[in-house]
Amino acid sequence: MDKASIYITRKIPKTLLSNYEEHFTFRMWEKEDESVPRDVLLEEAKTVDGLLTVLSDQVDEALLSQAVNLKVVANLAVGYNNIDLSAAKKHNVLVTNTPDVLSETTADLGFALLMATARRIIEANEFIKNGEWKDWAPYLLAGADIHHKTIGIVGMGRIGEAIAKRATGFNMNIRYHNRSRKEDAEKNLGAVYSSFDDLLKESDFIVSVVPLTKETENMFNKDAFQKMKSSAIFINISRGDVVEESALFEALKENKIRGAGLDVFREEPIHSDNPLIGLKNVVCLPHIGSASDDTRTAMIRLCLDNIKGVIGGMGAKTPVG
Ligand code: 8YV
Repeated sequence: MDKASIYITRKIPKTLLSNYEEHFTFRMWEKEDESVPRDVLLEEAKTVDGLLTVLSDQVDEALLSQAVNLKVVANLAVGYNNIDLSAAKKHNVLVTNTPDVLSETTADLGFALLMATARRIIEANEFIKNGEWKDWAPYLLAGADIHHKTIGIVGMGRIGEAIAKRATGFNMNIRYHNRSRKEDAEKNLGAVYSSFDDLLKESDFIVSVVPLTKETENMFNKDAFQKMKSSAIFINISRGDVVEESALFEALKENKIRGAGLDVFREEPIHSDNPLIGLKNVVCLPHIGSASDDTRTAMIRLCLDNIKGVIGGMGAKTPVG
């Protein structure tokens, strides 16, 4: 019997494929400094049984309607806002994601970003490397305290809870806003449910961990930033599209909020003329929430297991929907 064919849209270590080569033939986009062009992806999708995709690959009706053999799209992310789920369903293509394996790593990064922004770690590092450290002054690079402050987590899913867990170690007061109440987090972590508005008004740190949906798109808009304390720090490790970047820029520039730590942007890779980059009170990262060696390997393995499960008829470990 012919082996099923899989197209992988980014370069991943070939050693991770060896366990699966008995069942599959793999083709891969190998250029690391360039995304797979849309026409190449469309062409590959026409013939393959499975795709391993990343967030910047649009899996839409145009692709799915021509992908006559396609059975599974394994997205290398917990989010899947790049995939048209109803079109996938219509074309009998199963979509999978990578939940759980990345929650702790992403929460680590969220907390690192919060701490780096609050304590001005990046500025301090540049200060030394630029040879600017000439003397000691009482308020030199003074930042905001983290311990005993209030953290407001917007989106209390697996990653949100992992952030809340870390916040307990800093004796923080934990507020959260979510579509549904999380009784375990309330009981075990002391997290207090808040309306979105109350959370914005009361939190010293507002951390966005929401998935991108029609409801969450632009939820951090001018009105939201106006409700925040002038000492608030906004952290986004979810999706750029939940933020109105021009409103965030204004809020930061006018010191209506104290700072922001951003791992995600509306346009990725970020445009060099995005004004957020130029602000001193912003720490920017290139969407590296889940980027640890171990977690990326676990995510890739989960994608491959999902592909194997679907094509082998055993079903996926982590189907979406
Ligand atoms: C992705 C992410 O891993 O999982 C998600 O939804 O945003 C990241 O962890 C990364 O963008 C690669 O697709």
